[in-house]
Amino acid sequence: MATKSLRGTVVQGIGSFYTVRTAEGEEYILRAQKKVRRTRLSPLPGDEVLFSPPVEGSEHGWLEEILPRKTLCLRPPVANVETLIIVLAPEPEPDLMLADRQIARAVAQGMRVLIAVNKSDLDDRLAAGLREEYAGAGIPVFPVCALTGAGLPALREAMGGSLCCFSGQSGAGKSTTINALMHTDRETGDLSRKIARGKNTTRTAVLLEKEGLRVMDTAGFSLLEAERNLPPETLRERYTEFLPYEGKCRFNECLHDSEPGCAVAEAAKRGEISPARWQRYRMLLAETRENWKNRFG
Ligand SMILES: Nc1nc2c(ncn2[C@@H]2O[C@H](COP(=O)(O)OP(=O)(O)OP(=O)(O)O)[C@@H](O)[C@H]2O)c(=O)[nH]1
Ligand SMILES: [Mg+2]
Ligand SMILES: [Zn+2]
Repeated sequence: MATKSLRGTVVQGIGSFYTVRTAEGEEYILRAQKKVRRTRLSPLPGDEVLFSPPVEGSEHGWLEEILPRKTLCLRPPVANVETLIIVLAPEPEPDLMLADRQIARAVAQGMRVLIAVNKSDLDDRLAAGLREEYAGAGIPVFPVCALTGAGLPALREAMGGSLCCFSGQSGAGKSTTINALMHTDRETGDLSRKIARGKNTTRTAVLLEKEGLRVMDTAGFSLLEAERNLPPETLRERYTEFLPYEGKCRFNECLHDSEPGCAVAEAAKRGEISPARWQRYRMLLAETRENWKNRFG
């Protein structure tokens, strides 16, 4: 006898087992049916799925179908994120190139991006500098301290009920901040003393739903390559601060790199656009061009 399909959200995947939670808060352990495995689309945390619950005596039910995704993150691999929260801190040393790579991908997916600058107890100026740097991109910057709770109410307010993903370098304090916001008990880890880097404490992404918040805690990372198969002229559309200058460069097809008469370059030199953001854009553009050139190779 066929059981009726239920609908739920993937909370976590471990090996070939998925934990799925229904709107009522019931959790089920599932494996993906063959027809799902054949699509080579792995279920990801955040995925909305149809499934049949375990029948008497079996250890797991079956995940039958992944419903269409609204957004997709490849790094960290999660689905349907609405708000990407990039967590930075005075230590480990913030990697803004990495942040900009994430932002470009998130903008392309139509996600909202927030920056949380954690560990404000160690340095309270970092957030102010970043706020200036990202104002043009329309990205709000929230100084927070996961240890004292400072700044958390404002961040929580901005998160609202949207599906948020905490992302960024290992050791920045993603899990600690989530624990402080949601009263969860995610494992946290020290920085390694010699090189002040995180120890990759969180290994797999988990969707937490508590106290009106929907949050993914994810594994920290330090490498994110430029997208493959991205036409280089697409990249500039992902820099919101460039948009007021589109059409004002001498050349129509200007990529805002080193072309003469580039309105974006001039705006960056005048400080109307963050010069650092523009320089990092040029680095990402160079990588994107290289990938594009080698796309058949
Ligand atoms: N001084 C200070 N330390 C903090 C703060 N928040 C977190 N930490 C410390 O930073 C270290 C890393 O915190 P985690 O929450 O494990 O970092 P993470 O971003 O989840 O790291 P991964 O799971 O490895 O990606 C821990 O030793 C925390 O105690 C803070 O606001 N101030
Ligand atoms: Mg963590
Ligand atoms: Zn230009």
